[in-house]
Amino acid sequence: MTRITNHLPTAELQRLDAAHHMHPFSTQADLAKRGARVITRAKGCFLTDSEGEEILDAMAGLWCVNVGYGREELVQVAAAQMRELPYYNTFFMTTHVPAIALSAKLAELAPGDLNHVFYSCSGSEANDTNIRLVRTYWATKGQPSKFTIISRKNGYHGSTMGGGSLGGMAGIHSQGGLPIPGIHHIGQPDWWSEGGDMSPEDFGLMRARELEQAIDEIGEDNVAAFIAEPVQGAGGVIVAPNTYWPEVSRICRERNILLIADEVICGFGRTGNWFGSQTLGITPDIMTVAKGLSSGYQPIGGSIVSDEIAEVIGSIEFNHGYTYHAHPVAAAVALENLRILEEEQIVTRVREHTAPLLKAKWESLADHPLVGEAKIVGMMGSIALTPDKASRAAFASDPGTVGYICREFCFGTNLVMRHVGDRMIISPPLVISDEEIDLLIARARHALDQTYDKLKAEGMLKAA
Ligand code: PXG
Repeated sequence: MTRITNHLPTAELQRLDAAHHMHPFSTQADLAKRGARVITRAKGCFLTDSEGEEILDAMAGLWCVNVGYGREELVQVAAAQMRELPYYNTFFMTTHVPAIALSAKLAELAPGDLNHVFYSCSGSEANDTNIRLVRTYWATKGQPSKFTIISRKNGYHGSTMGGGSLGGMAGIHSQGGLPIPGIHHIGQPDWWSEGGDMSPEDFGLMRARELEQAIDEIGEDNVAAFIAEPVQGAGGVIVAPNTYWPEVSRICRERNILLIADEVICGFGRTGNWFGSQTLGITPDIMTVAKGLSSGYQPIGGSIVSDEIAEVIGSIEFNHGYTYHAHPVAAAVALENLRILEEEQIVTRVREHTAPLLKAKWESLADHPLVGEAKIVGMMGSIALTPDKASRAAFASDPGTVGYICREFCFGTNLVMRHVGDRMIISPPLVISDEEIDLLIARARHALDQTYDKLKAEGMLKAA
């Protein structure tokens, strides 16, 4: 084990961290007792911690490091851009070259007539922008009553006031006065947990038609947009039955509702195409992007909108914008990241080689006694843990208890695999090698075995 020496001892780092750094989505008191794992460097698909342990990062950070860690070209571009123009804005009739080049490139890559980009520093901010964009769009067209945005329970769209409100996470809504007015949540297309005796196809149709029912209840003249992730990521990699998206698309089209595809996770190759919308056959009016846009090397996000929306919004002054909109360093890094994805044919390789290989190996985990379904789209996969495969039963323990146990075993085996409730999820860098996929599966299986043994020993293999 190599000990990294250019920092304070781990215990001291952990003490200072717990004393002064407030962690996101964490119980700080628990963290202080245990000490956070200190990540010191990363290369390819591996992280190194302050004790010199090498950890396979099967989550690509937080679903974002699509080209892998340690890409020198991105470092060089950032340094060069900082020397040339470290900051300027595009408010008040100015612009700069990285903003222009990145916008033109995104217009080229985005499907259909999505040719215009409004920037942000994150997915949450981009979705906040979307709320204002779609409401302002309808108001400018003389239909200000088209205000309500429909989204889904267990969807994730960020954790700002707007993004957290669009999302359908009960834990987020329970703090700080969310959701804001004018957001309506419908059911998610999670057949495994909620489909009961229905076939996946019938269940998919039923959940899509909840959108139509909601539009009827609220009134077509009062609904601005529907927002959804092509594949729900943070909700547990929930892949809708194949009847779902065609029906949702029909409803949005026929009922004059804008469709926002939140591509923050699905974008930039994650599903085997540039955008998840292409994989799922969705034609959105707006796409939210972030994460893989820069492979996480710089904070940057945006809303990519259609010609029609850009034209309507372009006819008024849109009173909205962030200091770091199209930040030149972030934009330059994003552009270089897109060049890497394109020139190294990473998206094509995912579609034709890596994703099919990962799918075969991931689905082989379904023979494990703890695993119900194994689902995967491109490079995002989940397995549902269950005490009884046939009935798709949940565990008798509180939801998430078993997932947490499995996550802890993963941690111990130097694999970053997340849990969402009692589902285990992966989203590795798109550049993961065949050998690294084997390692991922071997470590995942080992963690599942350890989880099974523990549940058995403690009498926890019981259905709810
Ligand atoms: N939309 C989607 C679909 C996301 O997945 C956001 C918006 C918000 O992006 P920002 O950049 O504001 O975080 C996200 C973010 C997790 C996890 O644990 C997922 C996200 C963020 C943090 C943690 O799965 N997704």
